[in-house]
Amino acid sequence: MFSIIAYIFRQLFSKPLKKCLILGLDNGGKTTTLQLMRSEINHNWNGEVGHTLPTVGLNMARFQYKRQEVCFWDLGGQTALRSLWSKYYDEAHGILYVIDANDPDRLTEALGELEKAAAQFVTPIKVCVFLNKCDVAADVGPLTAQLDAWCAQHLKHPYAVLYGSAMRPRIIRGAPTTAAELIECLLTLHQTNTIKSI
Ligand SMILES: Nc1nc2c(ncn2[C@@H]2O[C@H](COP(=O)(O)OP(=O)(O)O)[C@@H](O)[C@H]2O)c(=O)[nH]1
Ligand SMILES: [Mg+2]
Repeated sequence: MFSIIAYIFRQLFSKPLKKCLILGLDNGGKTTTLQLMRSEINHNWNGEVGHTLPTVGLNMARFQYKRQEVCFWDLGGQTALRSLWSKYYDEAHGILYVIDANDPDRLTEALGELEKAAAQFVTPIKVCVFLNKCDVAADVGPLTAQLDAWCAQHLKHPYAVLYGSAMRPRIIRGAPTTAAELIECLLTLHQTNTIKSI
């Protein structure tokens, strides 16, 4: 009986589910970022962050974050799979766009795909650009600034540029990085032009 009342109460007062996509080129660290979220938010998860296989199809994870249900879809980033991204835009609240800081040769390609995606958004989707693998990349300051300038010029959506490492989050400048900060960013982003390390 109590569980039925609790269920009805939850249905009446819970906030609507927010769906977020994790996009970016293959090998950037999308699945690892989802694993980081699983390990830090969903304490029942007992996998290991950083052990991934190329994503074909999608990985999905649902979290309760500050009384807000959030569902993440991690989509495949290989060239042949990118045309599938647009099928999810209509329902998406936000996009976590993962860029590999250690692969500058593919930066133009990564930004080109983000520009293509943003041109297809019909709703005011929030965009968090996450510069990942900062644990192994050389000085990421200029790259972060470059990304921010690019976003200011090309995105008409609320955006933030974040940098860090999904695999070794706490290594960046000793800051206590949490997946919660990534989620928080997607949920609270209203204004453009925020640069944060996570
Ligand atoms: N050094 C380092 N490697 C990472 C990081 N994030 C992901 N990787 C590695 O990069 C490779 C691709 O990661 P994956 O999450 O599968 O990329 P995806 O194709 O975008 O989903 C894997 O070998 C990961 O272990 C990171 O922050 N730092
Ligand atoms: Mg993947």
